[in-house]
Amino acid sequence: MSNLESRSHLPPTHPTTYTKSLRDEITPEPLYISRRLFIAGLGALSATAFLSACTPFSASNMTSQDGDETIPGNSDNLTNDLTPYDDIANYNNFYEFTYGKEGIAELAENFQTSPWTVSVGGLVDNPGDYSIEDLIKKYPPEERIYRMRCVEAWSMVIPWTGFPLYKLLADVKPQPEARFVRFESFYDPAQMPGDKSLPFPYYEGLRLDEANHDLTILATGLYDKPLPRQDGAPIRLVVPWKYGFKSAKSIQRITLLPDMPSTFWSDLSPNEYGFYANVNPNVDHPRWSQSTERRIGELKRRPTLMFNGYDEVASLYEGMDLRKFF
Ligand SMILES: Nc1nc2c(c(=O)[nH]1)N[C@H]1C(S)=C(S)[C@@H](COP(=O)(O)O)O[C@H]1N2
Ligand SMILES: [Mo]
Repeated sequence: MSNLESRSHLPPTHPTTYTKSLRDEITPEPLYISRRLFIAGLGALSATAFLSACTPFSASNMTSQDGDETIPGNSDNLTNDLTPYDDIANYNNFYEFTYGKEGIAELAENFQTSPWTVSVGGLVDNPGDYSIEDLIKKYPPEERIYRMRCVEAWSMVIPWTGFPLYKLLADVKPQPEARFVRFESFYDPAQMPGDKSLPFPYYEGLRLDEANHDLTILATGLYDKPLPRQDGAPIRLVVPWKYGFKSAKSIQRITLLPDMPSTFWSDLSPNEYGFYANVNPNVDHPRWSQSTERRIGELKRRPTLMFNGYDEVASLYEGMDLRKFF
């Protein structure tokens, strides 16, 4: 079994998975050679050099470096340095465009992200439609540097600009019965060439108190630039203590609800993805361990931290069995 398949969000029953794993039985020659060169040249290469050496190859090659083996090297001093802009903007998950992780920038080049309206409604006293310009004016962008941990066991450190979601929620005035928030991404098959059999638009959810936590933001930029399309322009959710798939991109609708909504991934593969999806090194994905991760740009795997290191959220889950409430 290839590492690509063991690390894909897609459930093993998904038809695309079979196609891919068949293809991956054969390691493409250029990759094989580049790996040998790479391992031989380790001492001389910085982690960044390694990553850029990798970019000409396909996403599957990239991911297959994510194996559990710790590659011996000189990058023992794991840091929390910012992930370079080019890596954040060229290694993505955005299934509306493709299953691959690279080249999404090109596929999304003509994705129309302006004008854009976010509709906030459901159990609120003050529903509203907000343009991106309204939101940026009302809620001045703050910089938030967060770790991002994908459920596939890779991670980044991203300097977002955005605003805490609680500010917007306070303005729409949730009613007392509102206990959950549902997020819906934009979807237009004419602009998004990904697999049309997936149940788009992408949808996610948070408990209202999670949504109101100061760490939860709506991001409109990174590295002080407008959000690249492939990262979820013009506005996306960022919930840094949860696996990356909770952070829905290109959000168009926010709805306050009385009951827990289902989510894109928990509907596709309920045994693998839960509603809470808090980063937890002690709860393995059914197909791989979650105890370590590979920071994009580094070689050595690092331990994954409970709540991705954001311990301040622990009180939100007091009394809950975090193994059960995945
Ligand atoms: N609409 C939408 N949002 C999405 C996804 C997606 O496929 N579609 N992928 C999720 C996953 S699995 C991850 S890890 C992050 C990746 O964000 P990035 O590409 O900006 O790093 O976006 C999340 N949000
Ligand atoms: Mo992910």
